[in-house]
Amino acid sequence: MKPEILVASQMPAPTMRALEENFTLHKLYEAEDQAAFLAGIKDRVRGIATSGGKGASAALMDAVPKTEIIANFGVGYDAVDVGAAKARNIAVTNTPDVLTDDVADLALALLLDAARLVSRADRFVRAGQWLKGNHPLGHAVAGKKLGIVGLGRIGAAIATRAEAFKLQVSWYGPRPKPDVKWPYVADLVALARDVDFLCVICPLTKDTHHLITREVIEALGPEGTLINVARGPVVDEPALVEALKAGKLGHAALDVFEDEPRVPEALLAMDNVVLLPHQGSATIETRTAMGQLVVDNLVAHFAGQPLLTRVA
Ligand code: 8YV
Repeated sequence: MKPEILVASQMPAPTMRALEENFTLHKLYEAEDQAAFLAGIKDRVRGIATSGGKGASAALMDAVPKTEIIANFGVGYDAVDVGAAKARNIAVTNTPDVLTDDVADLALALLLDAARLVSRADRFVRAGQWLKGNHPLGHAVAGKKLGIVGLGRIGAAIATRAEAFKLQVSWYGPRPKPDVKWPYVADLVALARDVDFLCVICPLTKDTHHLITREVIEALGPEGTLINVARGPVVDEPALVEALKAGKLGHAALDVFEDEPRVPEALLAMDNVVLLPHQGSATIETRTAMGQLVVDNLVAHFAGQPLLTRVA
């Protein structure tokens, strides 16, 4: 008998195939009446596969109370109520490492786009404007300063890449770390004031919610660029929009938003912002590897083996 799993959101095709081979699946995302669907499988579900977008609330855990494990498709597990899982003795896993390079690449792509106006220039060519004149100039990247908010695995991968582009790197986090070669700045506002680019790549927690305040944004200033490849709510989005409108911030390059997939209307009309639909890990290779890690954690759990990437 295969263990029964609730699949809260659709996963890549190879992941779905591997899940199907190992488990009996109940696809919540296909259910029209989710409450009735959950009631029907209440006592059979022993695991949940979910994603960064859908997560797992305490209510979902209570709807399928025999759950032993929640496997999150994504390194960020802010949408899983880990406290509720712990209280119910449910293990939680995520997908670290396999997406580090792709997210770091995308952070640099956003930085380069904001500085060199890649997306904007693309729109310019498509609109036939090149026939009427030249595109405005961008800014050089080499020799500029990059501040990184959160120097975990992905933050360090961003720093390494940034150095290859001749950027001077410093960083902010809750505490300095031994063996990190890039200078630590304990004051986030001071870091923002000092750098040209500020890249946010910390987890979303109660401590980092709106960590990027109006004050930080204004310290970055009219020549500064804010890059966010972490989670939307780490940035005070209304303050960001206001600062951009008022010319108090130069550029923003955003992969994530406070209320995804809704993007503030005001940003859509601005030429000094780059907007992506949460693409950090969005490659075939990485999404496949993330999915495999979801499957491997679930398989390990039901085989009574140690979990590969347990959180908390
Ligand atoms: C995913 C992510 O897009 O890993 C994360 O934390 O944000 C992304 O890799 C997301 O989890 C998929 O829902």
